[in-house]
Amino acid sequence: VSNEFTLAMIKPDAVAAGKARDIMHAIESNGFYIIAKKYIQLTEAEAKEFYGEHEGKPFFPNLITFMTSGPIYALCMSKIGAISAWRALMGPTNSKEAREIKPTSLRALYGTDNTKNACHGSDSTNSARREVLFYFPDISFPQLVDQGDLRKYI
Ligand code: YYY
Ligand code: MG
Repeated sequence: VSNEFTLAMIKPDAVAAGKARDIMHAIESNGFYIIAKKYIQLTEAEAKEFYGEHEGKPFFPNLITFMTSGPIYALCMSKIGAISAWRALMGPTNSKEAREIKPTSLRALYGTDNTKNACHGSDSTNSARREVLFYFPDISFPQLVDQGDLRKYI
């Protein structure tokens, strides 16, 4: 496994609850480097674009309403194996299920249900590339990665 980039969001529920700092602390304690950070409230059009793969699913309208309900943090993070490591730290999508099967995960600790689940993580190198560039179109990583990784993931 090589150095990877992934895109995390701290979602409106966790920001509104004052948990963003705790989540960023957990991120850094677990060996991720936060290499770009943006505090932003998504428009409806932006949320629909970001979550385009889910358009048409029954939960899509609720997801868009939730994700535009308040400010979020978008974080570009790097670590060896960052994509799967971050999804493991977040835990299962449904926070109720997370509390059952992975009670130490961030969604277990800070989420509420299957929609209000505190955080997001890219699910593949392709989605990581797309999602990092969605928030950080001008990003570059001068000293953190070798050129091979840079071309592969960004
Ligand atoms: O990647 P992950 O966030 O764990 O789950 P996805 O299946 O990609 O769904 C994206 C997002 O949509 C999820 O974080 C909450 C919301 N959602 C929902 O509101 N209801 C569902 N039944 C499934 C997902
Ligand atoms: Mg997903």
